[in-house]
Amino acid sequence: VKDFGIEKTLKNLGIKEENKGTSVGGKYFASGKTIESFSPVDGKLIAKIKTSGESDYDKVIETAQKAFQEFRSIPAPKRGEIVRQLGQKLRTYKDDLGKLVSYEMGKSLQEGLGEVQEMIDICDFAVGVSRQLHGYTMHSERPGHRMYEQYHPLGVVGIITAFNFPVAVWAWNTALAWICGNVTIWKPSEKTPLCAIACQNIMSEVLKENNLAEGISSVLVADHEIGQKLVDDKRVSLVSFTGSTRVGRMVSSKVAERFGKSILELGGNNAIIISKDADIDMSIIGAVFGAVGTAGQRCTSTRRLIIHESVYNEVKTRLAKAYGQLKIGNPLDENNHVGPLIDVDAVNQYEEAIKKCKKEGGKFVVEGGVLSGKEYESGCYVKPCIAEVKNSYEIVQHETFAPILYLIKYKTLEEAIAIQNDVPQGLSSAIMTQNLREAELFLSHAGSDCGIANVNIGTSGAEIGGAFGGEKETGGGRESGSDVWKYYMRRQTNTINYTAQLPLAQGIKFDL
Ligand code: UN1
Repeated sequence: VKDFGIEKTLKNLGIKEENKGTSVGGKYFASGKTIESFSPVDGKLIAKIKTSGESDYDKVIETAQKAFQEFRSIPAPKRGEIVRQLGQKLRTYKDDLGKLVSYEMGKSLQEGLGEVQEMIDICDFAVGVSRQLHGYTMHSERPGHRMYEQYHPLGVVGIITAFNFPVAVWAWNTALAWICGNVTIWKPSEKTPLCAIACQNIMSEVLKENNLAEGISSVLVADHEIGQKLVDDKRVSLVSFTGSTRVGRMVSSKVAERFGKSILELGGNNAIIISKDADIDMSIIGAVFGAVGTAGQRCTSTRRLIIHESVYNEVKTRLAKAYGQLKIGNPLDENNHVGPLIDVDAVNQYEEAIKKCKKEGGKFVVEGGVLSGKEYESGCYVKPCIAEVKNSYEIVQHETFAPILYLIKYKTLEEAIAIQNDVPQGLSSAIMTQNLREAELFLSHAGSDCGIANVNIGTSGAEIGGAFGGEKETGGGRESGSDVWKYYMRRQTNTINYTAQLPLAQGIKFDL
């Protein structure tokens, strides 16, 4: 069996046989239990990790708070310089980190490298933004007065991420949080702790090289109880949470209860409308990549195809043919298109969803199934499948993190848009059409209700420059580009009187 140089990669990234999971800068806190990280690629134990316990938690927060006192007074462009250096380091480590993502999480090497590229891109973006934390100036209604608004850092930002983008989502959040003057505490998924440790090792190098406080960047490898503490902790000003709608609902209400801020990036149920005027060749590639990329475990994965009746059969036949050509296997082998699911639990949920779909009346055009035998020993490899369904099926309304693609037929574009919107989630959406009227209607107020709406590209693979996130049960948060930095700062309105009079606003008279 080829090992694809994984041993060397682990060494380069500072991953040992037994690791300490919680690190503040380069200082370790690890009084908790030991967890193990297994690769879904070959089922092998990659390494053990000593996690953080209750007693470590306060020390991590306190170190972060202390670092904040120092970090907030460094000018924003200089904080941008730190992020620039992180981007440079990520360029150096790109091959290794991409490979580790692929091996620990199971996505294809190409997608693992793409994820690291996304980290580099957000660093570059954040460097620019570090000189553009602009506020407005306004004209006061009072003579000799000036008004303006400015943005200040929040403090400690907690980042809770999912297994499916084990490095990029941290970078989206941290790069912006840091240029804004915050310090960050990252609680990664327990399914991909080594990716987090590798990132922290890289960031610790940057902090050391710049003689900066350790607590600017912390990673907290710990169980969900410690995650819960982070959510409930008043000392954590903002919690950025990526994960399921079920957990997101709890995070949202807990943080709101203490008047903290949250950014929620929850489930999607993304559809591509394939119109009668679509370029079918492009539509097939977009749909297949959207549905099977990352083995259907992106929150932007294409789950539904809403296809015009006049091209329905053609699309169905061509999809089945394309699925027949998919190579499923070790994601580090660049000949394969589809890697494993994250773990056996995910495989069970995939099988459960197929069962439910059949029970509700779904007709499978391409059958699914769990793969076994040589190359598939981990038990995490499944066949991407396609079913003809009704949008109203309970299972179709639900996000299953697996490569199951649902086909739905439509007659009019209004009907297609209604179907596309008729799910609880609102993350990403797309239309394939060469007809300007259709494209514009889809993008209009009467069109897609999602945070992301695309024309002639698929639902996944967003660039970092746009605000990323969605509506309804997706949680309403935005991460990454555009003016998202504002979420990481507190806004202050300042009014300055430079006269010897004290006129009151609204012309109110008050004499003593
Ligand atoms: C996610 O699945 O949590 O748009 C993020 C995309 C990627 C990010 C996905 N840039 O598919």
